[in-house]
Amino acid sequence: MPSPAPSPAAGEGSEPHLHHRFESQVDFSSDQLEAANPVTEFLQPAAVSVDFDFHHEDLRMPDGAEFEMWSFEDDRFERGFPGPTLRVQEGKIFHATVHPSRGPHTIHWHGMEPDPRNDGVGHTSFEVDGQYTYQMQPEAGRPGDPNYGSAGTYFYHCHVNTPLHVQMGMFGPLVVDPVVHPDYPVSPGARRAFVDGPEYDIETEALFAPYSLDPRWHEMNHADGLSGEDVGMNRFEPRHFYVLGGEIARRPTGRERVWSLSRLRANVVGGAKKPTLLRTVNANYLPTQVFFTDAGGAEMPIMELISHDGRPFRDTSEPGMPSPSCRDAGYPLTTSRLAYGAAERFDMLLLPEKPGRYFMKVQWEDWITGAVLATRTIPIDAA
Ligand SMILES: [Cu+2]
Repeated sequence: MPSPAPSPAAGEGSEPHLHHRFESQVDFSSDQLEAANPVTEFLQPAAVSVDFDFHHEDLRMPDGAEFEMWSFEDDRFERGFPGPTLRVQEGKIFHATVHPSRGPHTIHWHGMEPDPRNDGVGHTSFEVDGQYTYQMQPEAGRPGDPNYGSAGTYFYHCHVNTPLHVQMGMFGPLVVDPVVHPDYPVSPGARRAFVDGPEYDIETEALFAPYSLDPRWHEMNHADGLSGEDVGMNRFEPRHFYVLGGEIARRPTGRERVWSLSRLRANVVGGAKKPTLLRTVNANYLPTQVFFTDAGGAEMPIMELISHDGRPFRDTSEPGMPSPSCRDAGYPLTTSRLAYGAAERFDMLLLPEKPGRYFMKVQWEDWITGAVLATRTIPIDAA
């Protein structure tokens, strides 16, 4: 392995990393600061900028229980949970400036692929102990091409002592909207899920994030477990189970709000409105299943999966040929259930054929025995 180029001697006052030539990714990763507030390299004007603080707060959860939560805040979602909803567009430069307090934190943009300095993983770059501006430009999609594009649902989270800091609440949703391609125009009141993806109704677009909480973990400290001491983080024993989220356009702002889902609306197939898009982020450490049922509780395939982890489901069966979405290829992925795990994201259309009441049941399972630990049932009103 090549040895790193020599750094300027201490005291020279220059920023050693700016002029350091890295021979490999390993070289780069092994030669980063542990905690710092460097300047952002190659900073460009941004289309969207956010300014994040970190907060520590006792929050009242949807079941009335109170826990110390740590999360991100901006001037819209002060001291709330989860962190602010972020929305960016493909091809546009995005900045997020963070000001950690009470110890270093980072923001990792899970599923996005910025360069390592802007990816917020301390082991391959640095932990932020002052201020840093993360910069990225989500890649623009091309119709029928599985190799381009980043539109979809993501989440961001702190990557310092990750199991603890994420459990404490240091995460939030990130939505990347597609570029508008001339062959795929957009109707008023609608957006596309990806560049050549289906249109959906902006008003009823919703997001949900299953989350479970172990009260014992919420008594721990910033660096617990990092030095090899046994603090009991090998056991995650949740006692509280929440479905976070709601309609994205109507997320309540203001102080100390926990965003939690109590009902969903869905547009009926064939009506005047485009279908409802439901996004999910699994913010939970347990295997999770989601079932869609009719009013009587019988499973109903009213849901069509269109993307997973920010990648549309496409028909790539013909090498060298365009890859339409599975829906456009004639086999929509319509189902009544979804099984997924920590950090997974899916985008789905809700496609009830008749107006009326349906349900979405979220089920948490023990990761060894598979036993059902909890369920939460959310009504869906189709009109
Ligand atoms: Cu953190």
